[in-house]
Amino acid sequence: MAEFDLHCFAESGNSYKAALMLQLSGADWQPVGVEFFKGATRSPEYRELNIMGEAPVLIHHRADGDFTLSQSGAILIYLARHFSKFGHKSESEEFEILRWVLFDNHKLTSYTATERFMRHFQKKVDDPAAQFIYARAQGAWKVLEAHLAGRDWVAADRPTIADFSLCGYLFWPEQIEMDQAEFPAIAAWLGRLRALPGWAAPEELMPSGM
Ligand SMILES: N[C@@H](CCC(=O)N[C@@H](CS)C(=O)NCC(=O)O)C(=O)O
Repeated sequence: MAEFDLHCFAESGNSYKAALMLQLSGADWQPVGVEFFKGATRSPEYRELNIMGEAPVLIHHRADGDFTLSQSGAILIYLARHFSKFGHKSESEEFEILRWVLFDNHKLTSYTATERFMRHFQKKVDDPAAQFIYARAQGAWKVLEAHLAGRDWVAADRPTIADFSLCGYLFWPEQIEMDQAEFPAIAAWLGRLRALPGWAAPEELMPSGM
């Protein structure tokens, strides 16, 4: 048995945030596939695992029993503490990281994941709601672009869990309809993430949820 199980699926950028952290930390972990597109997260069994009905869910098999956690931001903070990697080194870094993880969850990932789901997977390109959400996603990308101009990493002078949170959906520029020519600082930052030792794409780390 691996030390960590991650309930996840390859199309899930939220799952990818946790999978990437496990991968880059050299964790002993295994993905447990969630058949999301067949409705798995709505099943009573899944709601037993996570009442929120979402992936990812991390299970840490510890000497004192299994510890189960959902919410990619909470998982990232837990893993950074466990491995003493990709976390803060000062109080100001701690809150800078938290600030960007919260911004990611509220503004960047939530709109990006939803516009991708509606426009790419459901093909609702002309849907006014999808267009509104796409515009909101682009607004969040502009914030990240402005922040990354002139700096290598989001919250410190090295990669942290804030970077892993924000990048969750951004390695799919075609699917989210991001023209990276308009976001050169984001494109360069994604290149730096790709160059980290052990980096792997979502599809290499997790099974498809189709
Ligand atoms: N804020 C959550 C979002 C998780 C989330 O929305 N996961 C998606 C898959 S990427 C999901 O399971 N959605 C099911 C639903 O919303 O019903 C996190 O960061 O973990």
